[in-house]
Amino acid sequence: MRRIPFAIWVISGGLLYSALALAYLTIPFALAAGIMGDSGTVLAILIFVAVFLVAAIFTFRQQRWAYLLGAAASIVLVLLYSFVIVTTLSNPADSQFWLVISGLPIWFLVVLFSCLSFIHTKGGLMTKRYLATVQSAGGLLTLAIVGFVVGSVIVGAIGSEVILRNVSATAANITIVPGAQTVMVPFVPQVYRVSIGGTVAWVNKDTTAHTVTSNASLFDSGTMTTGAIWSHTFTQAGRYDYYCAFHPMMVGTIIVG
Ligand SMILES: [Cu+2]
Repeated sequence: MRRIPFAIWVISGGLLYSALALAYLTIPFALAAGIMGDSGTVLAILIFVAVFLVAAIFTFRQQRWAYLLGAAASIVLVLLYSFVIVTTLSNPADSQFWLVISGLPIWFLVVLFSCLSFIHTKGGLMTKRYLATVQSAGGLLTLAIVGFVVGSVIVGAIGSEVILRNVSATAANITIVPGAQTVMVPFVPQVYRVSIGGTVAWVNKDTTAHTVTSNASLFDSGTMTTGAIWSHTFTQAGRYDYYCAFHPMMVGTIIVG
């Protein structure tokens, strides 16, 4: 069997990890909410899973187009979800924190090695030491990044513990419960009554970010990460329906009067 250049192992491994990690996060949700649940996000992520898998397999076979596919998929994924990525990075208790903190450095490595492999295909990857063997600058960079990822995931897990312990002790009128996007009653209580001029506070006890968004565009919390509290004062009698902008099937009601 032909020897596989070191860079190919790194790219294929990184792409395979991306596919498995995304599938692990998405498949349970797809089973619960359906493939079109979450306004198409599930479907979009499953497409990324397929693309990463194809790119991983054909990169391993050293097909030149696969280097481009893997690099492009990594870049598009980050750009498409840059907003979610920033929110998730700021909160170790977020259920997707480990994916983002491990994904970003790995995708950087995939893009770098893919581009270099694409450029040096003609001359042969084995002629470039940093692509051919682990005992090179390329190997050192990979080692450094793997070390960073392992350290970050451990520190993130510790941070998550501390945040969740504090959050569980936080009180508000309405709680966004853990696993909110997959339960029947995500906002507890689902219907909350308050007198005119009263203030209602929401707390997010889930490990996913949510929003409290008025159906009639009367109020909007913006992104609420784990432990976030947001409150709104109701000055007029009436019925106020609201939902989560990220997961539109999450709904609740405030009755004022
Ligand atoms: Cu939500």
